Amino acid sequence: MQANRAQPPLPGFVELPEPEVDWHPCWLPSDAAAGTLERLLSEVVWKQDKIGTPGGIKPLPRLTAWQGDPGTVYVYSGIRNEPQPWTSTVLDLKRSIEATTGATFNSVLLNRYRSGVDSMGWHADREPELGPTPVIASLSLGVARRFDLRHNATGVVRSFELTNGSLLVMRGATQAQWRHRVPKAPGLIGERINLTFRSVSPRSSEVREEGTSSS
Ligand SMILES: O=C(O)CCC(=O)C(=O)O
Repeated sequence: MQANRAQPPLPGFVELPEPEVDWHPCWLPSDAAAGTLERLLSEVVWKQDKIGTPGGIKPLPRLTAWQGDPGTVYVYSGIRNEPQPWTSTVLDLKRSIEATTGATFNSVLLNRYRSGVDSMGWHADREPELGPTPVIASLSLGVARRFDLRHNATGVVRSFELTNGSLLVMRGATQAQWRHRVPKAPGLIGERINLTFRSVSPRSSEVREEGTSSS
């Protein structure tokens, strides 16, 4: 009997890069995710930051909050975030996501997209104290939005529909080799909250290269 042999690649075949991600489309059941969204809307202290752009100082197209252990200061696009204490809902989510991922987190960035007008531009989370291969766990609640990952060297784009209750875990060289964004979704109505759990060194700052046009 002949052994099964892998076929050699066809001439001209180029293997496309893939990001190192774990994808849990139904990490939270939809009714639990909806309840969690409602709690976060009232429990979290949301702020409207401003950012310098070539056209002047403009509000970020989303609301944000930063929670974490004492000392986990986070700076991006000139915005300094002092950690707010963990709220009970966010702390419960952190513990459950740690159990799912096997990673530990000391902070979380919350982004609140009030409608399809809100967005996040291309950037990578490349904070040096995270090390070269950080684990970043991204939980989405509410209206589904598209999330694009673009490979730096090839321009290959991989897109995910980040649905209510889904968990996307970015690992390995994903931050070093890829950028990501949440593009505007014209006409889309409804709120979405995204939480990205991270581990940052106390008093470190994050280097983020977010495009100013769609940030
Ligand atoms: O809202 C999202 O899904 C993306 C959030 C994000 O890119 C970030 O927090 O760095």
